[in-house]
Amino acid sequence: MGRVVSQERGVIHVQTPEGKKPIRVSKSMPAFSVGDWIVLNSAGTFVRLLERFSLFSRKAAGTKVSTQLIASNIDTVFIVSSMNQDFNLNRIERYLALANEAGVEPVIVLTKLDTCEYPEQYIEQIMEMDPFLETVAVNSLDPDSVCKLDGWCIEGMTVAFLGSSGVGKSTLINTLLGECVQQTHVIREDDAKGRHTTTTRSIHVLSLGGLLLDTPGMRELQLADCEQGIEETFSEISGLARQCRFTDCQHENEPGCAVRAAIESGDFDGRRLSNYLKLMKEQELNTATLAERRARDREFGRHIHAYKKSKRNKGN
Ligand SMILES: Nc1nc2c(ncn2[C@@H]2O[C@H](COP(=O)(O)OP(=O)(O)OP(=O)(O)O)[C@@H](O)[C@H]2O)c(=O)[nH]1
Ligand SMILES: [Mg+2]
Ligand SMILES: [Zn+2]
Repeated sequence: MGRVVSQERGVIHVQTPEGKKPIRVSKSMPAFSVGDWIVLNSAGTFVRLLERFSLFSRKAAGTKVSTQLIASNIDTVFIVSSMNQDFNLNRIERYLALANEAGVEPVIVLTKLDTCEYPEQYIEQIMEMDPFLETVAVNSLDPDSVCKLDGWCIEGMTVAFLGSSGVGKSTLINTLLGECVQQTHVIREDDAKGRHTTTTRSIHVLSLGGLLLDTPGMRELQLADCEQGIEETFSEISGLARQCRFTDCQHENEPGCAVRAAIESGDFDGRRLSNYLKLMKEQELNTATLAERRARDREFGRHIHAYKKSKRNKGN
């Protein structure tokens, strides 16, 4: 048994009890992802891939690769957001949709507790959005504060991070690792925007024995083929939508719309509905664009094929 800890062109690196082994990937093998568990025989050759219990993937355009595997077998994803003017529920919901689509348990980590005057206001907003979400507020620079995340970082657990630039992912990771392996960047105070500084790709062992999966692909996740993840994130809307008069109700002006009725009676926030509709539209658009591009590429391939064939026939 071993776990894929990094990947490069044509080679995967597999961590086994006997050390790290490179394995050349051949056409007969399945597509691999960082985080995969694989069975090797005593000679160290690939036998089979174990079923993944969670998977982050990215839809990519092109004829050959339609899905790019980013990270697998992650138990928990920390959705990191700072408690300052950068805090944004819509963005958190977008990350939740990605986590739900991947089948990974999300935990909301609110950072910069040390510089925040009223952390309760942020925590309350999350609770109001979804009372069942695990939410933890920390000062990422302080190990005594970050230890609130210990339960998810023990041996046998694999964690990953999602969050926009400057929120403190690398800082948190450094604290959890107990050593400085990631470069953090000084944030520009004025607009709370940081810069992209994370370039490493691999699995790290946390000080408590858990594993941290940190690949650049996690940054590039987009909403495409993500309908289920969105439905799950906005389960109260999907639940109500089943009671709408029309099965294809857009919850705009249709008569007998249960979703609008609930908003009007103050049962839930109109912001939720507009973000739900926005994310749905975005994922549909992305999915369609990719499908179109793939079709175009296939069409182009057919032209090339026909051209080559005609050349060959002429040559005869
Ligand atoms: N005071 C305080 N500063 C923090 C905290 N978390 C992060 N910072 C600071 O915020 C800045 C950005 O943190 P990073 O850890 O580099 O952010 P990141 O999420 O890794 O950003 P990218 O790599 O660009 O995606 C750094 O200057 C950190 O020291 C916190 O909890 N409290
Ligand atoms: Mg970083
Ligand atoms: Zn409706």
